[in-house]
Amino acid sequence: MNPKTIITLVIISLLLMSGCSHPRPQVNYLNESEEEKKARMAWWDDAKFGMFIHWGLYAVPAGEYKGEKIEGIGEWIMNSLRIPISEYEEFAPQFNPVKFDADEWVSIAKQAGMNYIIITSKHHDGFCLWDTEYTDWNIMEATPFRRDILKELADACEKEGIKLGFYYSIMDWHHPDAQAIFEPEYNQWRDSENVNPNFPRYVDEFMKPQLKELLTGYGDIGVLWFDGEWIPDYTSEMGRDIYNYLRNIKPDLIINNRVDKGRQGMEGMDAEGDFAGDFGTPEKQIPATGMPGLKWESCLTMNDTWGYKHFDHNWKSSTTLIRNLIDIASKGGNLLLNVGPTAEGIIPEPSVERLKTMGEWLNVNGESVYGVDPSPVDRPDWGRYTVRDNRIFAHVFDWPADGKLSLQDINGIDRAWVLSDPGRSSLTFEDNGAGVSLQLPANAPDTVATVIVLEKN
Ligand code: FHN
Repeated sequence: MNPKTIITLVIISLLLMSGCSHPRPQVNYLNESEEEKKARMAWWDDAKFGMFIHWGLYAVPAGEYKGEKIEGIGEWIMNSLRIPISEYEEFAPQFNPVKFDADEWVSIAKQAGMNYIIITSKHHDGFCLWDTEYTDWNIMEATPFRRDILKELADACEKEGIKLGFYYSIMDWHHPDAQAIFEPEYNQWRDSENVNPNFPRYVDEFMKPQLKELLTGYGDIGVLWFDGEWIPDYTSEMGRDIYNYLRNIKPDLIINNRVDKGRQGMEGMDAEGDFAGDFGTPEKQIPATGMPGLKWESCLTMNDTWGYKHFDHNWKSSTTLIRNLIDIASKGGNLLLNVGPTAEGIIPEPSVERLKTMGEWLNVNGESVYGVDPSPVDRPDWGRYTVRDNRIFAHVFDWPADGKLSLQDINGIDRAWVLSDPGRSSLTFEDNGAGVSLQLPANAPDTVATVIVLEKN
């Protein structure tokens, strides 16, 4: 071999070894087709019901600090009471949730009929529930607990076939390159003139590598759920870049719309425009109607707070929660229902009870919720509709006193029965072309929601 060939071969081998010869082309996922998006989001569309977990150091004060009880939500206590960072840091040595059992949490979600879990990896206080390399403000280094909560949850989810996703707050009251410079008036982000000049460094050298850790060290992560995107430091350009950055790491990842700046308040849907993000995020509310063509997930609390507050006993009933789930499914959305565990690692008993009741209802009636399409007609006064293949499901909330249920704009039905009836006894009905009149049993088999199956041949 002549020396020139040898030198060429050496250069080629070095390039191959360094991986420089084939840099992976970066895909622009913002140009994805509707079909591609549909396929990527199929599991999420079918899942319909997930568990939101807000857990962090704010569970230690649990809504009360130095004798003062906050009025607002528990996880905002640092901001609500203007707690200086050094004082807030004192909650970390007190955070030792020895009763935390990831298998138990996943089993509570599973028995409730939930198909996925989204947990706060880092909320606005910046505290990280995982073993991150990029700050000591984390569960391993700042607390006596020293267990990677996200890892344990990821393992438990994998065992049970539950999808896992991570909530990640862009706003960060602890990081010096983010909102910590406004301490203890973290709220100064409200003033759009007030930005941290180092915020771009926070995005590039902190957020991005942390997100990569979350996507590469915790198994098959289904969703990244951003929040705190409203701060003026964060731009749409940053959001679009992060969206692409994450999908280039994990192409099938699903990302909420709070990765960009399109969200319009708590209604949660994007303004007109070209924003990154796969689904809208109505917060503490359910849209009045379905929104054909748009994907969304309502996140709801069971009481009034997200993070644990020891004196918030304003629990919604399980009937309300089950009907919320049906209402959401009938409008084409998902429900992400929150629990706020205690500082010991316990999901509060009132939440567990409600989830159990929801699971019992879904065990019988799940076919009318999972994988369904939204209602084909306007919502009836007595309840809701969902659809799957050749079946329409009528969810009856208000049982008619005379047993006659009027189904307007529904026709072409060949059979009807109560979904919970294993014998499928046929119900009699009349179809006049403009609607169906259905004769129901005298008493509601389920006063929360009885599902009637209306089948077409
Ligand atoms: O400020 C947060 C709040 O603490 C909570 O995490 C909810 C959940 O959607 N989101 C925020 C406000 O939009």
